[in-house]
Amino acid sequence: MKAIHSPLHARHEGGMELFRGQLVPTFETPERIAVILSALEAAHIEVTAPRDIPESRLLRVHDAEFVTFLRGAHARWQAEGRQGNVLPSGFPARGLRRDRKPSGISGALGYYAFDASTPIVAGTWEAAFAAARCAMTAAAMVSEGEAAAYALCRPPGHHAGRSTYGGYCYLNNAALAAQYLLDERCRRVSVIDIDYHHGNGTQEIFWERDDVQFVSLHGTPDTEYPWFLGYADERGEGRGAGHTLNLPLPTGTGWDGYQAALGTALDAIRRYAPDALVVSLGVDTFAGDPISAFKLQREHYPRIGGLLAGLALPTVLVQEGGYAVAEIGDIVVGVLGAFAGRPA
Ligand code: Q9C
Ligand code: ZN
Repeated sequence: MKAIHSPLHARHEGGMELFRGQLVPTFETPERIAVILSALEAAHIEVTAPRDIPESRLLRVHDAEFVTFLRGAHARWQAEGRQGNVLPSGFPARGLRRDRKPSGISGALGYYAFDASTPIVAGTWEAAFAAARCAMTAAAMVSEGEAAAYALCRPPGHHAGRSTYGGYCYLNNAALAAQYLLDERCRRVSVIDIDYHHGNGTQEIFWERDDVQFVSLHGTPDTEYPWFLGYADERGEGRGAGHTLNLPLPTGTGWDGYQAALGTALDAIRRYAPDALVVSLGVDTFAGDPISAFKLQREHYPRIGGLLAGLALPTVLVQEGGYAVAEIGDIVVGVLGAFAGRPA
């Protein structure tokens, strides 16, 4: 299996997030990717650059005005004479209008963002576009016959919707990979999201679609981010009815509970019988993760890789979250190595 990586991810750095009442450096850092990269190299997994896939391909998933906004938001903030962090401070909640897009930068940020944990710095757009290209390149390689490919995306993507960003995510890398597979040669694609947090963006993008199945295991939104999506009663609508499956799990879930839910997810994917699989590979399910509350240990990640490989589908694995920086490399390589049939 090849890995796809761009050094442009490092342009997205230095941002602060509002976390439990304080402005702190984001948990989502460039070091995460440096650690994964060295683990890939140590495991002799070949790392290649993304292709120059045109920006127009983003519009298969994202709204054009949203893409224009992301590209220009940092410059607009500066042009309006602002200092400090490009973060929203107000949102169109119940009772407020969401049909008007304010022309000022503060209102525009609140219109497109859904949290204050996702800063836009000078290099955010370049990094996000490069990550999207990594995911679409992995999809292209799998469409061309590779059994699997791993996109080392940063920033992550699964919280980003058609025209919304948040949760450290700007462009939805996994959704772009799934759509790319459909546009090339697949008729049906399953997305399995194993990040600790519900993939609200991916769910929204494919909510009314019958050519993409979305299956997610995550900490219950009753207490866990993103709080407002990811409950078991969300099943899809219209043509998409029954093609979304949410398996929210209690905080403190360890391997036994996790394995059972993963079995349910894999059974649902087998029933859907897709032509290919996209894995939103967050590893913030690890017991040592600083912002999450599952209890998986290192040795469980090769088991996850083996179970995913058991589906025997052409597969694009897309990096999402995972914030235990010291362990993140071994954990990711644990999944990938077992997926590719190598002993852990
Ligand atoms: N008290 C991903 O893993 N902050 N995003 C949560 C919880 C945002 C996570 C605060 C977490 C976003 C891709
Ligand atoms: Zn996460």
